[in-house]
Formats: sequence, structure tokens, C-alpha cells
Amino acid sequence: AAPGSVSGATAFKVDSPYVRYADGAIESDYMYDTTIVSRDAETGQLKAKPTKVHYQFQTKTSVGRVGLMLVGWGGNNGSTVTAAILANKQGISWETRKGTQEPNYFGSVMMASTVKLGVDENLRDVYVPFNEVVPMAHPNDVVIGGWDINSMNIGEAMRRAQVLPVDLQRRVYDELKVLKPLPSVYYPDFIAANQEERADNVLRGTKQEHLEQLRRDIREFKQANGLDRVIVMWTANTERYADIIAGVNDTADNLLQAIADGHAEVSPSTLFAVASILEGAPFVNGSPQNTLVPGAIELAERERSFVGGDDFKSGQTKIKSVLAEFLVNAGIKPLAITSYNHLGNNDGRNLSAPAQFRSKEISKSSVVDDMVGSNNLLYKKGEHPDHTIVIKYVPSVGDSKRALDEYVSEIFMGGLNTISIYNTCEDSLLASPLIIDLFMMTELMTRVTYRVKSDADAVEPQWQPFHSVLSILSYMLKAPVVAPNTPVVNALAKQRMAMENIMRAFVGLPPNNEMLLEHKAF
Ligand code: NAI
Ligand code: DG6
Repeated sequence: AAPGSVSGATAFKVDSPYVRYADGAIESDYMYDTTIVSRDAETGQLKAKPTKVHYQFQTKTSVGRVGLMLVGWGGNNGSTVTAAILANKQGISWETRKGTQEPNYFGSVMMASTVKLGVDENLRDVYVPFNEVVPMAHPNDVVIGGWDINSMNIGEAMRRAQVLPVDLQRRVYDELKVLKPLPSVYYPDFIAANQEERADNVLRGTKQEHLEQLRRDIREFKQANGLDRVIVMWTANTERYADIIAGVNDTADNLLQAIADGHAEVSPSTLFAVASILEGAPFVNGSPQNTLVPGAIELAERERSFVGGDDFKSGQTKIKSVLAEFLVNAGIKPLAITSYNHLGNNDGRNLSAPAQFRSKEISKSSVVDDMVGSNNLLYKKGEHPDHTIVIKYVPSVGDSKRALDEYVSEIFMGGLNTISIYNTCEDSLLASPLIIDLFMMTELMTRVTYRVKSDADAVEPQWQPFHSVLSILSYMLKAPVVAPNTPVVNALAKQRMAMENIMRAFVGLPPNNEMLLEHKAF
């Protein structure tokens, strides 16, 4: 078990009457500027009204000891992220054909990217690490544990994954081989039949007993490692969609009753979500299935616990959420987006079954909706580009996924523009940093509260946590789950801007924009 961090570092202190550093917290006063749009009933003309809302944010600075429990710990993602964190923590380098390779956190937006803080006296931009805007947990300090339906220890699981270079595997193996996943919940109907041979580490008993065991596992992990909080993340096999059935999983009470009744439509992932919610442990779903059924979301709201999902946005979809935004914002009209990929890891094997593929197809398909919906000059109401998703299992390519995309768009005067992309990449080396980012962002949100102030307040409003559904995680997710009746944002630049500017608001800094007025005056 790693010693936990006590307090995350920040790269700067804010010098402002609207920011207070006191009593283990940073408090900020923040004016949120929005524009409210209405339509004049008589003329039909749009009216735009600039509006200010006064927020206060309180961010606890002590991170404490934090744990991450992975469901599917022995999988490619689970074993890769565990080995990589160990290598980073202990500074383990390894030999490659090109020389010595040092460990790093490349691919983690929190650990390897920067945010513009402001400009210096010479009007030059000053950048700081993303994870030093507010105090954040450091991945080197996280205590990792978890469950898997397969009993293989994490050292062997890393070897089985065939993702990391062999010399690195050798150097971390001894420490990983002592890590053993806890037995998990296995309902064969939810994952592909071809996964059955892996299921040698499963909990016996009823659904209710499974729920209680998972809750005990979280509590015991927390206690055994002296943790202040635990985050649970699903990086296990993609499940089929669960049917949403009135009286079963539509409300919190119905879902709890359905578990007590052993109803067949409660999936393992939903059971993990419910266990986490009831233990006050934030739960994030890194796979595409509809784990966060309405009853689970209502339960999270009721328990004031955090949930997030769905499906790590690692490669092809990330590019799509950049390219589609570029095209539509450039006034170019995508007509067809055709995406193939083939891969040969266990994820690909599981996705070769139709019901599990369907879950992935849904999450990969929704990603351009908001961009298309934003431009009624290009698209009529209800109009949408063709969007096709194909995934094939090709064992010999292993974790090295190949993704081929074709974008056909209509340009000036009826012309056509075709862009083709071919991408090859170790899938788990893209997904592992997302696990780290999701962990870090989720952890931060457990330490932040806010209140909205108004001149009309007779009494001081109460501090409260953000909404249970963490839409701030959207950047890392293919099909972001958002609070009921709130918009989904898929465009990658907007998603990053939201994280960046919300974190800036926590320390009372205005949102970053690209006006650069200071450089435009004579
Ligand atoms: P994997 O198949 O290597 O690992 C999944 C692990 O989950 C296996 O060890 C399996 O035994 C275990 N498992 C299955 N059902 C379980 C249960 N009920 N409880 C506990 N463990 C269970 O897959 P990989 O590559 O690690 O991916 C994991 C998930 O992440 C998949 O759903 C995949 O679709 C999703 N994902 C992966 C991305 C990537 O780039 N690698 C990107 C986006 C999503
Ligand atoms: C086949 O698509 C396997 C999947 O698990 C993907 O590799 C994963 O969902 C990543 O997808 P994307 O579109 O973000 O690269």
C-alpha cells in the first residue's frame, strides 16, 4: 500500500480580494457571465440579455489518502494502469532498442498538459500544469485494488495483456504478482459467451448478498489502507444494454427492490454502481453499457453520491469529436462518417458478440449529435449525417487497434471533400491515462462545494456539492452521462474548456478566452 498524499501542490496563489486561502480550503467569489436568450412574442426577434450569477466555491486543499478500486482489474486496462503507476511511482526505467525509456504520464490531460494561467509583464503567456490549478490527488499516491471474475494476479494479467514492453514487465512483475483481484459478480447473460472460461473468481449467492459483499469490499479496502475516500471505476468487459423496465430499474426504490428480488435485468455493473453509491464512493463507468439506469441516478442524487460515465473516449472517437466540430464550425457539412476498427485483445473478443457490440455502437455513434444540432444552416431539423460503426475481432493484432475513418463532407457549391484517417495504437496505452484523469477529476469534485448568492438572501445559503452526475468528466468519455434534462457536450475542445474554466473558477480566476485584446491595440 502506497502512502497517500496529504495536500496537492498548486503552481501559484491568486492575488485577489475575491479569493481566500484559509482553514484548509480555498474560497472564491465568482461572477458567472451567461447570456439569456428569449424571443419577442410580437416581432419574433431574438433578444440576448447578458446575465451575471454570483457563485462562491469552496475547495478543500487536503487530498488525504485516496484509493481506486477497478472492476476488471485483471484486464488489459486494469493491469496496464497499475503497472504504469508503479513504474512512475518508483521511477522504474527500462531498456528499449532505442535506449533507456523513463516512465511518464503522457496521454493524461491532468498529468501531461498545461493550462494558460495568464500573461506576464511582457504580455507573454504563462502556462502551468493542469493538475496545479487547484490541489489534486497525484496518481503516484493512489492505492489501487479491485475485482475481477478471473483470478489471475496482476503480474500475470499484465503479461497476458501483452501491452507493456517486456523489460518493463520484468521490472515490475514481482510487485504486481502479489496483487490479487477480489471475486466479482458474474451474470453470464450480460457479457459475451466467449468470456465464460475466464470466470473462475466469482461470488456465489443472491443478488442482495452480492450487493452486500461489494459494499463490504469497499469498506474493508478503505479501512485496511487507511483511506479517506475510495473511487470505484468499471473497466471490465462491455455488457449488453439492460432493459429499462417500469417497476424494476426506473426509480431508486424499485432498483433496490429489484436487487432484493434477484431480478434478472439488474446487471453486474449496475450492482457495482449501487454498492458504490450506498458506500458514498464515487462510481465511474468506463464501458458503454447503460449501467447508470434511471434508478441508479436517482439513488445517487438521493445519497448525494457521485457517478459518471460512459465509455472511455480514447482514440477514434476522440478524433471524431475534434474533426466533426472543426468541419461543422467551418461551415462544411459532413454527409457520412464511416468508422471501422479491428483489434485482437480480449475487449475485441467480447465485442465480437452482437449484444455487446451494440452497446459499443451506441456509444460511438452519439458523438457528433451536439455539433450537428448546433448548425441549422447546414442541417435541417432532424437531419443527420450517415454514421456507420464497424468493429472486427482480429486476434493477431492483439491490443494494437487499427482504426480507419472516412469523412465525406459537402463543401462550396456542391463539391465533396473526403478525409481518410488510419490510426494504429496500443488501445490500453490510450485508455490507461484516461483512468487516471477520471480518477483525479472525480476525486477533486468530492472536495468542492458551492453556493449561489443573491442580494435578496435573508440567510446565508448552504454550501452544497455539485450535482451527483459528474458531467465535468465528459472530456474522457464517449457518451457522457449528464444530469437529467441537461445538455450533452461531445465536442472535445468545449469539454476541455469546461474543465479548465471550472477549475479556474474554483480559485476565482476568469475563464480563459482567446480574445488577446492586449495584443490587438496600437
Ligand atoms: P479486458 O477484456 O482486457 O478486461 C476486462 C476485464 O474485466 C477482464 O479481466 C474480465 O475478466 C473482467 N470482467 C468481466 N466481467 C467482470 C465483472 N462482472 N466483474 C469484474 N471483472 C469482470 O478489456 P480492456 O481492454 O481492459 O477494456 C475494458 C473495458 O474498457 C471494455 O469494456 C472496453 O470496451 C472499455 N474501453 C476500453 C478502451 C481502450 O482503449 N482500451 C477504450 C474505451 C473503452
Ligand atoms: C473496439 O472499438 C474496441 C473499443 O473498446 C475501443 O477501442 C474503445 O472503445 C476506444 O474507442 P475509441 O473510439 O475511443 O477509439
